[in-house]
Amino acid sequence: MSTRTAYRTCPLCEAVCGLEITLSGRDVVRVRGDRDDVFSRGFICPKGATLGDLDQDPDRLTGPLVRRDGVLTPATWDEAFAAVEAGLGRVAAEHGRESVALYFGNPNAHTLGGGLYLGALRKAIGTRNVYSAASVDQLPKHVSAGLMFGDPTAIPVPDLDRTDYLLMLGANPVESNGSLCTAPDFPGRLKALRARGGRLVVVDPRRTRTAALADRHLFIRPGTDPYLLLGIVHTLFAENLVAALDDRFAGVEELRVLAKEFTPSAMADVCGVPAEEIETLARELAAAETAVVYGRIGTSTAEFGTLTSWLVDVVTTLTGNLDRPGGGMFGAPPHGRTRWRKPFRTGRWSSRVRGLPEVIGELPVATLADEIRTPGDGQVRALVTVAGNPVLSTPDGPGLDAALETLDFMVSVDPYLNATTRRADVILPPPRILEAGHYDVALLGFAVRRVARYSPPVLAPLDGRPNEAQILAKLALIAAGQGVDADPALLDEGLIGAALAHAVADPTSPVHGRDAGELAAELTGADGTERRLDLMLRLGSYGDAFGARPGGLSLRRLLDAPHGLDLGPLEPALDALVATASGKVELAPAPIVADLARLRSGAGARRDGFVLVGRRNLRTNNSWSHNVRALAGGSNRCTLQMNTDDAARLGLAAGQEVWVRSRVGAVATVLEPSETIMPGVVSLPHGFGHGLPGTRQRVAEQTSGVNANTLTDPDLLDALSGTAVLNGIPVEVGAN
Ligand SMILES: Nc1nc2c(c(=O)[nH]1)N[C@H]1C(S)=C(S)[C@@H](COP(=O)(O)OP(=O)(O)OC[C@H]3O[C@@H](n4cnc5c(=O)[nH]c(N)nc54)[C@H](O)[C@@H]3O)O[C@H]1N2
Ligand SMILES: Nc1nc2c(c(=O)[nH]1)N[C@H]1C(S)=C(S)[C@@H](COP(=O)(O)OP(=O)(O)OC[C@H]3O[C@@H](n4cnc5c(=O)[nH]c(N)nc54)[C@H](O)[C@@H]3O)O[C@H]1N2
Ligand code: SF4
Ligand SMILES: [Mo]
Repeated sequence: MSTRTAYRTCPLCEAVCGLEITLSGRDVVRVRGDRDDVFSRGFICPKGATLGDLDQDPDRLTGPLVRRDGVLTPATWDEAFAAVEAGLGRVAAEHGRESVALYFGNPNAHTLGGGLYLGALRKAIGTRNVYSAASVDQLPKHVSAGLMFGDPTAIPVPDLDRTDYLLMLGANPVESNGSLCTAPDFPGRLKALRARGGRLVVVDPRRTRTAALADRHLFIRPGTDPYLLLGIVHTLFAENLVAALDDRFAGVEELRVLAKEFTPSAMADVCGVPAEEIETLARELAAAETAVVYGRIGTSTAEFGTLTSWLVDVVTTLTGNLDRPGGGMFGAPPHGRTRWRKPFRTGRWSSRVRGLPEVIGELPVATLADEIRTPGDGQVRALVTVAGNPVLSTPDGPGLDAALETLDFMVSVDPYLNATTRRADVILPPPRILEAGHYDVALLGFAVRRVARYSPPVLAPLDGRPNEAQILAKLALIAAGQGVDADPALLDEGLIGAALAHAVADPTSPVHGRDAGELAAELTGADGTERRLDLMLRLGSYGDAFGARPGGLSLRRLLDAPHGLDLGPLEPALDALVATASGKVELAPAPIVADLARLRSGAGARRDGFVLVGRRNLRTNNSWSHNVRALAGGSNRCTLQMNTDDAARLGLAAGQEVWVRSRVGAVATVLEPSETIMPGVVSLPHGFGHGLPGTRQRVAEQTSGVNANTLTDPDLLDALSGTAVLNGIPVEVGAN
């Protein structure tokens, strides 16, 4: 059979590589990096190269499942949507809307459905019980950005391609390919940084593959990054290295006073980085032509996640590197950035059981099980999960698993029958990856260049099954009481109409005063989702504004550019973006300054025994890539890494079975002594622990490995953001 080639963005990680996919009929026969892609220029990793295996995995569900007499049974789409209407309707009628909870998982950041329909779903369900993977990930960064810049989405991105000095903490982009910094071929960009004479310093309790690329690697005790960064801030002030900051910045004097007590020698004691190193880092950051600090998951899902996220941007700012080329810059999504209008604050409501504050409209997923288990008014009785696997990805996963079993109703939008979805009453699987269009609504705003790229569906869906966007639209319509027969396009047209009505009435809009109906008629696209995307692109900062800016972006222009459009490097954007009450960048926001008390009180608490951290492997993607045979094995194993000297001291040998115990649970796993991990620290990857009864992932089931979140503790949270502490868990280790 003849073959054809399609170009498409990889939906698996934040690097958004352009792929060249060769198909024979509906079969993927080869995937390569697209050499003509304007952003990734041919880069690809093993996950992208096996996208065909994932897409055609025989364990992917091809139609809905509905629980009948206790058993998940194949059903038609009509039957499945009717079961959702009945199930959600019953719970909401009996217990109120608050009794329905939502959990949105990570792949929502990589699908058009997740990008464009979760808002409507949430609104239609009308509950405050909203949870997501953000509270086991980047939520601290949203809080620090909200408090500093007034906009929780205004997260500075390291300008990788132009910086002279990069201080990286708690990230391993050679394996993860980067996060909150969308940069295909992150490893190549780091090599280029060094090749042009720049410097890379990596701070990590493990000597990672990224550390191996660096000029220097520094071990740090898990959870103590804010001490290191405060030592740097102290030195910057003490040695007069702080850059001249204009009146767009508030709080510099307050920082100077605050930092006094955090001397490098006191900080070295806590974090394990020598005082001279802390001082050297401060001097180097200040002396570099341009410099930037970048912190990721190891600093975020930690005891002081928000404080660390704040300090990362404080050091970038104090050294004069915020919002300038080579420093920390703000992304510029081609579909435009929605200006944050309300003054940012957290705690607009609180969780019922533990009283944990709301953050950007959600509650900490670490308390979802409490909300399900604890009787009373507002108890969660039903759950909707979209692209999430919280049983493997959130603290005390087994506890959550048991709680899910007690729900009155659960519906999951997910292609797999896995640890979480096996508890559902209805599973609605999205079709094959290649059957939906792709545009990175969430990620292009964190890209290191201004790029735009849309991939239309490569394959038509079989037998009229809905794509993910249509599934989510349908759920929203059902929750809004429109019934199972409502056409998903209704939702799109309603949203388009509302957005256009707003735009034509807005004096600052380039379409002010025009006729909304006429503009709607001009939109192109094969379906409502594409029409909405066209609208966003045309009204975005680079859009054609429906003819007002000829040559500007539109869906059609992106369709004509399958390798993407490069709009150039990032440009300063701070002035248009700051949305604090004062109109200035707040370098010492009150809630953060108050949390320093918690940090001071922790300073003496030196822990004996081991602390647990996580790790990622290039050939994994959280919990759901283990069903691809080509990616299993090799270094991709669920072992407990422990420093070689620690292992010798305990008389433990490589390959030996050991137990690991925390306050919450225990697992048995295999020991991997290693010189690359700091003494006193052990590491276990997350995402393993497949093969629970009732799941269907036949390859993953055969991989040995345990659920690392058996050990993580739902009571340990970063106070300001409610984010779970997944790195720095006290554990004991021993042999049977
Ligand atoms: N101990 C520990 N735990 C961690 C972490 C850690 O470092 N250590 N990391 C945390 C982080 S950063 C994250 S982001 C979370 C992730 O937490 P989750 O998002 O809850 O988990 P994932 O493993 O990403 O599971 C994704 C789910 O989406 C499904 N899926 C895949 N593609 C699609 C799609 O296109 N549509 C739909 N509807 N479903 C899809 C998969 O089958 C799977 O069920 O895990 C967190 N958990
Ligand atoms: N191959 C692959 N790529 C992925 C994923 C995947 O599962 N596999 N997941 C994706 C997701 S959801 C995300 S959020 C990103 C995450 O992307 P990264 O943040 O780059 O994630 P990791 O590779 O887990 O790197 C975190 C590092 O933090 C270190 N660390 C642990 N505790 C501490 C600490 O207290 N301080 C410091 N300084 N370091 C610490 C760990 O040793 C580890 O090397 O990756 C994404 N990309
Ligand atoms: S690095 Fe990420 S985006 Fe690129 S091919 Fe690999 S998984 Fe896909
Ligand atoms: Mo993540």
